[in-house]
Amino acid sequence: MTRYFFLFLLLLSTAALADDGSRLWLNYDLIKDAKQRESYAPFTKFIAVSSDNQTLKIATEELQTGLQGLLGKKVTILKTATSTGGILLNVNQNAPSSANISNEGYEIYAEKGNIVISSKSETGVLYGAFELLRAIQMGKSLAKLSITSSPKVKIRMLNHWDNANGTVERGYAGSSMWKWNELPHRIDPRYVMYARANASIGINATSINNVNASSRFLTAEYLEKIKAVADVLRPYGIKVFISVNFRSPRTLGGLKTSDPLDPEVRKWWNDKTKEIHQYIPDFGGYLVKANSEGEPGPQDYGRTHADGANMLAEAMRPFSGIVIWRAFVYNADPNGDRFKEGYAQFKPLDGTFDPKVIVQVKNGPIDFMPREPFHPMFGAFPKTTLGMEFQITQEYLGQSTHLTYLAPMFKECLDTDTYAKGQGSTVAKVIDGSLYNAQYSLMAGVANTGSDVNWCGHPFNQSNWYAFGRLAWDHTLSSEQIASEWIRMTLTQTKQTEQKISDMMLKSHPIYVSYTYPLGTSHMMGESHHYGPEPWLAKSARPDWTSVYYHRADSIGLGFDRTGKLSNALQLYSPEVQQKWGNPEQCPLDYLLWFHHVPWSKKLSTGRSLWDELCVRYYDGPVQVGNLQKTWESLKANVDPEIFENVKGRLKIQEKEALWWRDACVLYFGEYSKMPLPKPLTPPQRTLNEVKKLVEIYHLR
Ligand code: BDP
Repeated sequence: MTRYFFLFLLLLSTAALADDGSRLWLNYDLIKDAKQRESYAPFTKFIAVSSDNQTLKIATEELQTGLQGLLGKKVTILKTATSTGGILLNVNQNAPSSANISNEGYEIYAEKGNIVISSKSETGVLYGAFELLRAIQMGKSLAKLSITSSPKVKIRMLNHWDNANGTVERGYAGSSMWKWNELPHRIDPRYVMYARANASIGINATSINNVNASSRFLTAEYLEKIKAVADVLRPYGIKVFISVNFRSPRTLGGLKTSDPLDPEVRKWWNDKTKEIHQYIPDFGGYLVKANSEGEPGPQDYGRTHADGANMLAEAMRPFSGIVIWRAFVYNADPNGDRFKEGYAQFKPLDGTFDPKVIVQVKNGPIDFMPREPFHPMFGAFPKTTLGMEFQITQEYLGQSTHLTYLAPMFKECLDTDTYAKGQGSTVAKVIDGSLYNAQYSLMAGVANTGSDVNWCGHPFNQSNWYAFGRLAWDHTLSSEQIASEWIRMTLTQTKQTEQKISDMMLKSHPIYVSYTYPLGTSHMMGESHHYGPEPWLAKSARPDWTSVYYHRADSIGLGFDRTGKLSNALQLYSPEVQQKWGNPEQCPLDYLLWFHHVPWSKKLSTGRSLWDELCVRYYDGPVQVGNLQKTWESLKANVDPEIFENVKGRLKIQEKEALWWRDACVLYFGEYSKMPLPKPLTPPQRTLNEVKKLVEIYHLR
């Protein structure tokens, strides 16, 4: 009797802790509404696929698993449809809308009592299968289904900053998901889960190692390991890229130099590229961080970025792969403006890059700050293919403890008008290739995946991986729609709960910005770990790694003057953009201190002085986090208990740390403004020195 009782208790407790998050948005939990389940029954009698192709097999199995989970019934797989009422998978060059869809695109439509998923490629069918499962989870009716979709961007890529020793640069979800010590002999089942998750949102490329690259990844030993990964990812439509160290000809090849114009160096890269293709015939290409933050590059030999990139492009010429060259470069000039440096170094090279080169540009000119104006290179390089680099991992955005949904931030950048070719020349049109008719197009996101059981640390961080993929596929999707899809597939099927969670997500980025970087401030985080506030940081290995370099607080005011009076970085933008941001009276408050040094007492459009507005925002942030907590608490009975507790704990940390940011910034800037807090705000209950000590504690952790 007691034995059974304990067994019962055990079952009860495992049932209560049901969701560890490992299934991501592919949990396919049973649709609770029986009526809805029944409505899908007439179209889910079987799945028909005539070919044995591996990708189609994966699509079929995904549909089978998905439908079994969602509808609670086994769906049979047939070679050919024997009756109506099934899902037909077709690879078809002449499908009805084939003129309008690209090779990876798909159509899903109801026809003669069946649902047809059709594409010109097997991968397109796989994407269509995921879309159908999504449509079912979103409660769409199948009877008149008609979806046509093609990716807007060709290369939709994750950049892993994973190292050979298992650590992850700026990773906040455990250690690396790649088990280099086990590869190629053991294939961790998570590689397959990773491939499914990526395919489900259309990601088709991955660079597997840190841009601060070790040459080790080009050794035969590692190529064998990478091949094993590539073999797993290939049937899911994902190509593998490698980040390379520019000095590899010397360190690995034993040459005297790595000068890109040296014939022996060029031969070394040609041979190495051929060798890689023996392991990975469809190798995606190279990703290169050169002459940036101490990494080697062509400038070490008096050559340009184009010389370096074009050398690698030449090595890649016999193959389909490409070269992705990062524009994240800046010099340590105390009197300069880091904002301008990528532009300055690359602008003279516009038009000199090989067509196989994509220059990958971070969304903003500094470094993945929680809010940055778009990078001035977008729209200013008509003769170079520019790709977008977003950061999914939340280096400056609360890492894995602050709830920050990033789709609105990604979209803010993509939707901004560069005016490069007149009104409507958005950043999105630059990077999807439509503005300049580019052959290639790229959107890359620095991955937030790790060995944590739920992949991303904070359960909500999964939504940023999801959102990145969805936007790379279609940047016109709204943040609301993406949030709603993710919530439905991951957390709840109940409309009301979904709406509350969506509301939390959509508010989360503005909340984060309000207690960290209001009004266009930036780069005031703790040194090296990039967590917590350190606005007083004035000394570092480089001036542009301090905080004072950016906020420029003095007795007069706050902010970096980037008008003609000082750095004139504004001049890098088109006249229309300059007009919008160049006048402090008209500049949107969200960008104000990016471009203007504003007096503390200056009255803003809100009717408050700069100082008062700053304080109001810093104080509002933690209050809003409190509201997030209340909303979450109200959902206790409606979400999985394990996820509930996990998020609840992290929201508590977030609240504590929002207060930390608030107190640090208000106390520190108060020493410059010398103004009292506006009523009814009450001063922090600790001194600036006490707050400064918190950073030391963090360092010790
Ligand atoms: C910065 C990170 C650093 C990266 C660098 C990069 O702090 O770890 O190596 O970006 O993008 O944000 O290369």
